[in-house]
Amino acid sequence: MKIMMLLNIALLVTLINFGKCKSHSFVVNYDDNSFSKDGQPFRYISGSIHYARVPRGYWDDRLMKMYATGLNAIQVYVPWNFHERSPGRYTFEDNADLVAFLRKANDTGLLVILRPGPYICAEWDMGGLPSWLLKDGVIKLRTMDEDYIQAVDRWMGVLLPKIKPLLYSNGGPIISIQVENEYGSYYACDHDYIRHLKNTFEEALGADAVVLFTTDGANEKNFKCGTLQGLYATVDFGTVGDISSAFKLQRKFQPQGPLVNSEFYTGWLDHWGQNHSTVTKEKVTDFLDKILAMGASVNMYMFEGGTNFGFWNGANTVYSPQPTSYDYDAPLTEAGDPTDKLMAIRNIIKKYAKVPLIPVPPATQKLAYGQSTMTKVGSLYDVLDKLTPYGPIKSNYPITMEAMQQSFGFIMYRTTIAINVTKATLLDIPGIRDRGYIIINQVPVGIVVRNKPTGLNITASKGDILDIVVENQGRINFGETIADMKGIVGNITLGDTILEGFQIYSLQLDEFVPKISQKFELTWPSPQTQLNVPTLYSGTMPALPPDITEPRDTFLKVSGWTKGQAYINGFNLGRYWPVEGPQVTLYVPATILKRTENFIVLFELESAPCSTEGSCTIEFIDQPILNGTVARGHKIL
Ligand code: NDJ
Repeated sequence: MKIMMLLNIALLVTLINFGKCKSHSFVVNYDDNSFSKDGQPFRYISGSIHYARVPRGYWDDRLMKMYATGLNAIQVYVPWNFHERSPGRYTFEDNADLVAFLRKANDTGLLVILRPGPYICAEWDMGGLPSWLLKDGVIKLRTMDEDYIQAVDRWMGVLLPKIKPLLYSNGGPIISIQVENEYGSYYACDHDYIRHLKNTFEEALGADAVVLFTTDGANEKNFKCGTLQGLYATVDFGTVGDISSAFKLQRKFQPQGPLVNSEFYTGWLDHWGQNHSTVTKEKVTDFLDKILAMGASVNMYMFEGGTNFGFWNGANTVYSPQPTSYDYDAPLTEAGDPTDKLMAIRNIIKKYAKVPLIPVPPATQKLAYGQSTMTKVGSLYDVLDKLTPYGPIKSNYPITMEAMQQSFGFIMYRTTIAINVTKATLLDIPGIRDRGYIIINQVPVGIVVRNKPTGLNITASKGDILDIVVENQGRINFGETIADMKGIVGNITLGDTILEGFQIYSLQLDEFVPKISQKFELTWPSPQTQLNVPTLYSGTMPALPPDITEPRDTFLKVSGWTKGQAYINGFNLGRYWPVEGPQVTLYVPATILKRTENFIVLFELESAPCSTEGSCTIEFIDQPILNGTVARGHKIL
């Protein structure tokens, strides 16, 4: 009897151990060139979605649409600067609630490929690195630079413990984690840095607790710098070039294990002033079919692009900021609407994997709320004290936005002209970062733009007040110049004179807008010239029609306006620049709207259609315009 009991216990222990070593395991199977999940061969069909670019109220909606398409995983960037807004101060609430997002993915039946960087590129401000790293100027980002690594270690010390319980091996959805991002494309090529990150991840998460991998663009140099022994090397490529040669390159650096395209581009990024990028569904499905036929795992970048709300967009070089919309011509639109491209992708996936029997949820309902009349809140000068509650900083020479411990938005540099300038003399600001409005005695005289002529011929009298309002249009997120300081870097000259004696105003727009009260009067006519002092306008959205009880997504059309920042109910919707294009409308998610009154504020930098009564209007329509006419038209990239 006793022996039987002992045998049963031994059998039970064996079963449990067997079950344990096979349940919740996700590894690379080097023998059969596949992933292995719980002991079974596994291939992921994944799509990229960024929680920071989708309103939290819509996370479930987008994830369910991705699941219904037949994806079994999502790929998620963690933008460091979205969480550590200032050194040592973290936010993980609301739209920054990473853990909630990952749990929702798990609940939806989606695994997670996590990409915590610390650098992520992503057409996101400074590629996700926090701008306060630039406070003291010189720092060698994405290397073993002491200051950089100290900040990285502190951040990873906060982030990785949050991630550990969500690893697949611990019962969560995270099956793999990317170390850095396309590091091979970066000039520094500092293998010690990648090794440091690998060790940091392993120490915090447990050695072999998760598949750690790298991703690099399909060329030899990238792989030489971007890969490291002990990190699974993967490749990224879109619908150009040759799939086999890309995977052959991966094979060269990763002789065994699954073929993986970590970023299969389903569309492409935009820049202000360039035509909207699109990729046909035929190209996407043709390439996807071939990738899946080769047994490769694939992540579609982007599957849901979403929006660069606020000031979060990045830029490329030659300096070209990206617009507010991150639609990316992705299978799910910026507003989360399924497209023909999504349905075509779903049909391809069906050839290789089970697709859930549920239908893809439909587009959310949109509403054309109609026109709103705006009234003037006040010019920059009317509200300057409210925009700079702490007052200006005195500095003999201009200092950067980062040195002012400001990350985003607008900053004003003021000085008094010390000499009479009777004939047109060049005011030059070679370090303008990025767009500067030149104002003398509260009268705008012109605009200087980074990489364009950064000078302007002016006349002035001794004692005149020279103001330069500078917009930070987004930090470069790719290449060697991501240490992209803003405001004015260096000095300003007027003829041969270096200007001195500045007062520098850090304009707290995000903080002030919610405090603007509802009603301000506007006297008519309100003369508008080609270029006006930056001015705040406010209005209220038209009410819901009687037959509609809940707010709906809508699109703010600002035709007739020029360039500025839009807010609804204090939420920073992003930048508008319809005269530059291609984006003409801003996505307004229903999640920020109320059933009752919705309060709009525009910070118009240049010129508003508000010279006569009834002309000062904006409009809410029920579809986006992302491919409007563009000012320049040429492709920079
Ligand atoms: O990893 C990068 C990803 O975050 C790779 N990409 C993507 C473009 O959408 C995105 O930035 C590239 N970025 S190739 C560099 C663009 C240079 C024009």
